[in-house]
Amino acid sequence: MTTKKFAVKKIGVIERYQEFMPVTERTPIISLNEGNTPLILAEALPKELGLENVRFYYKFEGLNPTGSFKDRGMTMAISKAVEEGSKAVICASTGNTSASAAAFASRCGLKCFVLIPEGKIAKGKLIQAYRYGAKVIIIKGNFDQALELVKKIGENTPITIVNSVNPYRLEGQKSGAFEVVDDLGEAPEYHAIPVGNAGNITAYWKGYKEYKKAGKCDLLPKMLGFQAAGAAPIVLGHAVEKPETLATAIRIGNPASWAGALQARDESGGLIEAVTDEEITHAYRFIAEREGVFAEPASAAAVAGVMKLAQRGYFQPDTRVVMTLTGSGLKDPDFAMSFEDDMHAVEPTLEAVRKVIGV
Ligand code: AN7
Repeated sequence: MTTKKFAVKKIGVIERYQEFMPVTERTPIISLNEGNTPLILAEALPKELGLENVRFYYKFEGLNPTGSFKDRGMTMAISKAVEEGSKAVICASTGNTSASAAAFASRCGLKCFVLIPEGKIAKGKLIQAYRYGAKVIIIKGNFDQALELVKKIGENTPITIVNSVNPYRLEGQKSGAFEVVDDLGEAPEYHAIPVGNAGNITAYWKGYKEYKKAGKCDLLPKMLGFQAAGAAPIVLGHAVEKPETLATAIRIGNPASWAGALQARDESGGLIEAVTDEEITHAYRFIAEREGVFAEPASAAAVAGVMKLAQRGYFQPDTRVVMTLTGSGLKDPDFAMSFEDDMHAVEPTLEAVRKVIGV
């Protein structure tokens, strides 16, 4: 019996896209088989928008190992931290970064510290940080304040920062763009994405450009970024001191990759706009109730933005629009259940059940 028969196929984003990643043979690859997420063709959306000559796709990042796109960057950041001999990592987070950092740190025995804003992180994400064994530090403040503290700790201690100010994060995250091109056989004409700390829009744009340079695609998409209206510093052109939105993942008032987002927008001929919490909620319910795709509220900001642009005739016919759905709907059970007021139990009788069904 040979061991080869049992060899596990390596499908994490570092192995898959090695030639585009800052790794050498000496880099220990810490992976949870992240990436390779589905690009799901929208069926209800083009009908709803009356745009049946445009193909819309959901890049569903909720199917990553910790339920968000953060795993793509975290495999890279944690692998480099281990390569460089680090013993501990730290991040500020609106939730998903902390869940991902905690998981990858647990996989390789690194200590992990996460700073999160009190009361403003979805329950699923908080549970993950604790269960993967991170030291959770709850801050009486918001994400921006937590990130400032993390940067200071990173400057003065040997603890490695794994927020997207760590450039390896974006290197890993650009793999999302590679996968879209691999699936479509070309870059889409438009790529819509929610914007919080602005790392992901920066990373996708970098990925598309690198792939084009390597001859993997001929087109580059227009990058369409969407912030929540109450947390829209890039749209307003100034930092927001007290950001507010029900999409807690993107409740960020002073994004670290601000310059990268502007570059993505301007080089691609795209735009960065705001969507209201009402628009986010509508899109969130639409994709779950009409498409069977359950993503978290921040992810729905991309869909809300696309709906808005479509209504003003923005999309050219015979084009493709990809929306990154950044995280799983299961992350935020409280928001998910906030629409249900009729949850009373009925008697376990045929009569009672028939009455509810109406048969
Ligand atoms: C689901 O976890 O910033 O613009 O600390 O979790 O790259 O920041 C999360 C961000 C979109 C915004 N969708 O991405 C964090 C954090 C979801 C997210 C974003 C986040 P960036």
